[in-house]
Amino acid sequence: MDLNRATEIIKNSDRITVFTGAGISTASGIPDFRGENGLYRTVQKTYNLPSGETLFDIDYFDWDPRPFYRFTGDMYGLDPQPTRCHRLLARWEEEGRINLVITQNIDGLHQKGGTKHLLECHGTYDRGHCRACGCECGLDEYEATMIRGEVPHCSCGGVIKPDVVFFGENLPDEFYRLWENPPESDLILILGTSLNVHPASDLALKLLNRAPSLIVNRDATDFDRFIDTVIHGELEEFARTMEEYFRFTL
Ligand code: CNA
Repeated sequence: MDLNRATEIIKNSDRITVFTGAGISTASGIPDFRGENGLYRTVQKTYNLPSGETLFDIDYFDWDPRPFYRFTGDMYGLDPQPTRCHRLLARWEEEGRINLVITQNIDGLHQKGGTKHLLECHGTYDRGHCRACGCECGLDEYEATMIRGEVPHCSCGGVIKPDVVFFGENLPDEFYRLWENPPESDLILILGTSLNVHPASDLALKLLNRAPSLIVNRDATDFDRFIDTVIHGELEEFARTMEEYFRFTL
């Protein structure tokens, strides 16, 4: 992959808005959805689901939350750590080159990697709500049960669901606020996403009208023709090249 062009573009940018997806975390061991070894190919069989999508379907969760929690327990077991690329973004933010990271991911690796200005379009595991009484619960109240792959319950007996956004649920208010008031950017940098999950990806596509854009992704996306510079390749290689070029150690 020819990263010279990417290096030139990033060198000359100091208000980069980044949009990330599952591909930034695959090097940590968490599979993506649609890639070669993606979850959609495996979860249906592993967790005995009608389809891959049902893992994150709110109606299915309300009917049977066990597959979701078995899956979550398995992911926790991998003990994923931020990748070189997560750390690269945190470093660029610290240097003032990045103004915001927008992620579709729910793995918490951007925060763990040090990013501060972050919009998590698909919510977070850090808090949850009871599906019966609606009360809010802190992660400490249900984390241990979740790590064991079991279903956590509220004191009222209802099932607790982490505040990750399932198919059939609204995105967080911050997403819509940003939609109305997008940041001033001099580059839209898209990393590791198929841009196929809406409405989150619509925000990235909307941002494309506001600034030059660059995508680094392993596979082609349906939207590459709308992006100014398209690079197909591995994000860890991208991060290593940037590390060398910008002369820091991640
Ligand atoms: P996706 O549709 O699975 O697309 C991922 C993209 O990343 C694919 O186009 C791959 O080619 C590309 N990719 C995978 N690995 C690499 C790599 N090492 N280097 C470069 N490119 C790579 O996932 P999206 O993020 O586009 O879809 C959004 C969904 C996925 C959101 O709802 C997420 O919540 C959901 N998801 C999140 C995680 C996570 O939090 N880590 C994991 C799996 C799915």
